[in-house]
Amino acid sequence: MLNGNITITQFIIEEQRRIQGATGDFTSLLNDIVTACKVISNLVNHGALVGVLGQAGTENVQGEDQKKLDVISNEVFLRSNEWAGHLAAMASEEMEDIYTIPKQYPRGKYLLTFDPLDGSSNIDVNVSVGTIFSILRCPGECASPGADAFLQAGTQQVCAGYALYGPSTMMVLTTGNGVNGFTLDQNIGEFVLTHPNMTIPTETKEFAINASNGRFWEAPVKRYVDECLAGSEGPRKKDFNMRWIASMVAEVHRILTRGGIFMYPLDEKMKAKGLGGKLRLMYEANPMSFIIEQAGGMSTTGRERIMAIKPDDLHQRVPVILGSKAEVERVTAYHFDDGQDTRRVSAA
Ligand code: AHM
Ligand code: MG
Repeated sequence: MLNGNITITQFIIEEQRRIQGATGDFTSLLNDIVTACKVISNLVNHGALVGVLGQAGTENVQGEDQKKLDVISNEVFLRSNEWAGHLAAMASEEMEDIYTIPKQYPRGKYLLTFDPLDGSSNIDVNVSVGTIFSILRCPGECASPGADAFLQAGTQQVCAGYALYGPSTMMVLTTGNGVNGFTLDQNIGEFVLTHPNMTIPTETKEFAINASNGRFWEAPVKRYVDECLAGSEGPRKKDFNMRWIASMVAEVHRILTRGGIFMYPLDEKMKAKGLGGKLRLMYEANPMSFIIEQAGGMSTTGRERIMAIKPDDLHQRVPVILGSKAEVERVTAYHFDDGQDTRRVSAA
C-alpha cells in the first residue's frame, strides 16, 4: 500500500499468491516489463528534448519504415527482459527472427512477444502511442526454442497487457482473472491501481475504422458501417459517433472505458497483396483480444474467434474486429450468409 493505493508490484504479488506452486518467476518477469514501459514512457514524454523523434532510416520485417523510437523501444524491451532468467526467448514486431536469450544469462520457462511502440506513425505529431505485450509458456524443454515454440493460440496466453503513453501513462493487464488498469505516478515512479475490474459497457454508439479504406471493404463491413452512418433514420435507429486515432492501444483503451467497436478488417487491397489483414496476430491481435474478452467484450476476424487461431507464422496478420459484444456479434453475423450464423465463432 502506498498512501492507501495499491501499486502494480503489490497487485502482481497478491495475484501470484493465489496461484498454487507459483515460484515468483512470473511476478519478477512482469516487474521487468513494467520497468521497460516506464523507460519508454519517459522517452516518449521527453520527445524532441532527447532527440528521439523522426525516422530511423531502416525498415522492419513488414517492410514498414521504422521510427527512431520503434528501434529504441525495441532495445529497451530486450535489455530489460533478457538478463533475469525468466524468459527462453522473445519476439517483436521490429525483429524478423526470434531473440534467443544470450548464453551469459540463464533461461527461463516463458516466452515474451511485444510490439514495443504501437501506433508509431503518431509519435512525431505528439498523439498517444503504446506498447503491447503477451506472455506464453515455453513448450517442452525450452533449452533452445525456435520460432515454432511461439506458434500457440491466443487462448494459451498467461498474461497480456499494454502501456498507453497518453496524457497520463497507464498500464492495463490481464492474467485471465479480469482486467485491471494502473496509472503511472511520475513523482514516485510507480504504477498505481486506478481502474480495478475494467469491463466494457455493452451499450455503445461509437465505432472506429479507417474509413479511407472504405472502397476496399468486404460487403459485411460495408453493411455494418453504412447502417451506423444511417443513424436514427437507418435500421439501427440511433446515431453513431466515429473515432480513428490510428493507435490501437488508444482505441482499445477508449473501448474499455466507454464501449465501442474497433475494426481493421480484411479488404480487397490486402487480399490483392496476399496479406491476411493489417494487424499482427502474435503481438497485437492476441493480447488485445485477451484483454477485451476478459473485460466482457468479443474479438473476431469477422469469421472466427481471434484467440482460437493456431498461428502459422510469427508475423502473421489477421483481420481484427473487437469491442462491445453485441456490436462484434453483429458484424460477425454479417459475415455469414443469413446474417445470423455466428456458429463458427465459439464463445470465450
Ligand atoms: P504499427 O504497429 O506499425 O504502429 O501499426 C499498427 C497500427 C495500429 O495501432 C493502428 O490501429 C493501425 O496501425 C493504424 O493504421 P492506419 O495508419 O492504416 O490507419
Ligand atoms: Mg503495432
